[in-house]
Amino acid sequence: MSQELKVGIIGTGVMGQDHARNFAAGIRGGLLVAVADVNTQAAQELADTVGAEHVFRDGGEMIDSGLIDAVIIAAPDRFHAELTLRALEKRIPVLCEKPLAPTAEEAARVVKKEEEIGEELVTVGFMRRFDPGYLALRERLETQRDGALLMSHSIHRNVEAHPDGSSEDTITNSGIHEIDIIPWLAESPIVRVEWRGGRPSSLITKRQDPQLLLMEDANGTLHTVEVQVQAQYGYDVRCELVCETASVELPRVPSLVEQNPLLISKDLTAGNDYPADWRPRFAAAYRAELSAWVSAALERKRPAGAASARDALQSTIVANALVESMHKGETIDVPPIQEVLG
Ligand code: ISE
Repeated sequence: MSQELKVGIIGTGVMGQDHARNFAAGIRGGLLVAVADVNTQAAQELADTVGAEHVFRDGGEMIDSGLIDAVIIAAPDRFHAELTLRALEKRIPVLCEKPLAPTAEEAARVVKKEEEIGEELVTVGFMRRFDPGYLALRERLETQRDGALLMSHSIHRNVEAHPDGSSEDTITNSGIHEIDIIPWLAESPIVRVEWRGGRPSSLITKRQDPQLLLMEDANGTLHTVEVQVQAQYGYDVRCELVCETASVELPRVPSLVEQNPLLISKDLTAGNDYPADWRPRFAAAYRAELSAWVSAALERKRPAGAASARDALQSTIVANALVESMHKGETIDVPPIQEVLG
């Protein structure tokens, strides 16, 4: 591998564009050389904007082309596992957007393939693990100065739902962030889950919105997660850890503090600005994730602290259990990862 990592991006949607722009702004050790999308016009436009040399219609062909040292997969979720397996065939490092796959079966195939190869080639883009806010929460818990973690409450609201999304996608595409980050914070796997719908918003008919995910970890700690995809007012991610002697929570919009440090109370309202989606909220996390991935991929490693294929399989297993709870209306015990891997 050359000293500069030649990267290709598959997918020119929101995340493909975001990663490409981050490269264009400068990621030490990495160079974006190719873009792939079935919509070749979109691929060409993005490549022109960020100065990438090659354009492909087919992401698999780009992986096989020999022109790239590593690949970022930002195609729709249902293609993630297949493309990751293709990159593993070529033995090139992958940064796959979350989820690794919507189903545990597909994610398990990736874990097995990577373990068969015996190299840390897969990183899954759970970028919250690089967010200064979530890192501070974890560090605070590690100090144990607030006593044991008793409960956590998370809120994850999007302005507008993806038009093709289903109720199940709310879990596997949006709630998956909390499904990953909560056991990472609590340092304890999720063992039992329950899904509730409740009164649906009249603003969205295609999926149940909002949804309440209740997760119990191996210590018996309960974690509530409200996920809403059509919240209208702003992109809002919150997390509160209820410990024995303190409540510790994320500031409302930490990454906007520089732009908008004031919480203004005026005209009978109090408030701050909200971003319209996750890019400004997690901009620092995405850049840190990309930089860490490029440096680690040059060494054919996964960055310290990033989600592995196994971590991503674990979150998909929990997501699938929540979908099962949605379908059956019951509490579901989460199967152990070994059982799924067979
Ligand atoms: C999107 O794919 C993301 O990953 C965002 O972080 C999340 O907030 C959103 O709900 C997802 O659709």
